[in-house]
Amino acid sequence: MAKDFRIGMIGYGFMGRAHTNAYKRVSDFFDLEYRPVLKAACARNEESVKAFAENWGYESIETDWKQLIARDDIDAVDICVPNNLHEEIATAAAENGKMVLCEKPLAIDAEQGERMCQAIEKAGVPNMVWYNYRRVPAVTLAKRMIDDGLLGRIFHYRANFLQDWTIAEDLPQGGAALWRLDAAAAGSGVTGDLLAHCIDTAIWLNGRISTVNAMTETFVKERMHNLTGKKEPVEIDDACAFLCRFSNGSLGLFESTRYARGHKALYTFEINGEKGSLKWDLHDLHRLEYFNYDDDERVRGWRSIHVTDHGGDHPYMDHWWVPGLQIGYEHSFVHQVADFLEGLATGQAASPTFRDALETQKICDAVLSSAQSQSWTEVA
Ligand code: SOE
Repeated sequence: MAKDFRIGMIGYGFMGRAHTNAYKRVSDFFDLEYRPVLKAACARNEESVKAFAENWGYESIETDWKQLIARDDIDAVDICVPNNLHEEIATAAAENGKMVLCEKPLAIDAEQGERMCQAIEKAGVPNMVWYNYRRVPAVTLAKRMIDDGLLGRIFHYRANFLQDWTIAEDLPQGGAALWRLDAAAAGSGVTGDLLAHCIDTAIWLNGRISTVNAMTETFVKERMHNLTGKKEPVEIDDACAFLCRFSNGSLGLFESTRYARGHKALYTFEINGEKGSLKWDLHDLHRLEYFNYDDDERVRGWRSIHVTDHGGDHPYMDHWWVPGLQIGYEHSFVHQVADFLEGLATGQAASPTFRDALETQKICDAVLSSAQSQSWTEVA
């Protein structure tokens, strides 16, 4: 009989739903020592949180997160609220002995992130940050191939995360739905929201980033603020591009924007090594493109690996349908929960922990600071 893993969910937006869906499905597909139990959902608006709890199957609700983290029938707190609230909740939850799963980015900046790491490490509670794209089977396969030396020495890493949803000048900022455009709530714009994903994957696949040189732009300078009812300056970065150097000697090139008309969530990366190259595209997430220089010259070319095979060849896929049938975005969250619960059973923490995610935060800080100073900046 599996042991209960009793969850207190804070927030019920897009990520609250993505994580809840993962908790609900994981035990059906993975044989684990722990089984998630949706104990309580928490948010300030009673009516909305009640509707969320009823719809998704939470046993109870709270309207004050302090009440939630004080409950002794909760083992883990999942933080799905705007970035500026992460620190206070994570720290208090850890001090109360709760495990903490926090939505990305870890914090507003690295200084805050460092305090969070110290609090969580002092409390000694298991913790994780939701950088879900690591658990897309094709991305995990890329990691295994690189670690096994299939690409040899790496020369280049490039990544993009392109969207187009903030082009309209009359789109307001702030409030429950649009806090990502409000610097006070989000900390930054595309750097913390989108490039953070690209950076997390990049350092996982290709190691430390040592220096960066960035530029940012805010195309719409003022937007109506949902909380003040007035036009306020827009203080987030709408777009950001940066060059970087990795500690292994390879060069990096990253770009993100919410002004790439026609692109909704185009996350792509490409890695070029001495022996071969890999590329991946979120819009076709079950495929990994691979070029192997060792192939017979007559057939040498890019091959498209449909990452759906069983027998352990393709990560996570043994748990799903039959070979050849693909999975999607939501499954990356299911895999992350599975790995977290597996880590609880084995004592091997699932990555990225708070400490791992702090590294991404430091790179985001260096990117923003470089854009301001218009110069190469060392990652702290
Ligand atoms: C923003 O639109 C967003 O939802 C991010 O917040 C997510 O982290 C990213 O995965 C998709 O885009």
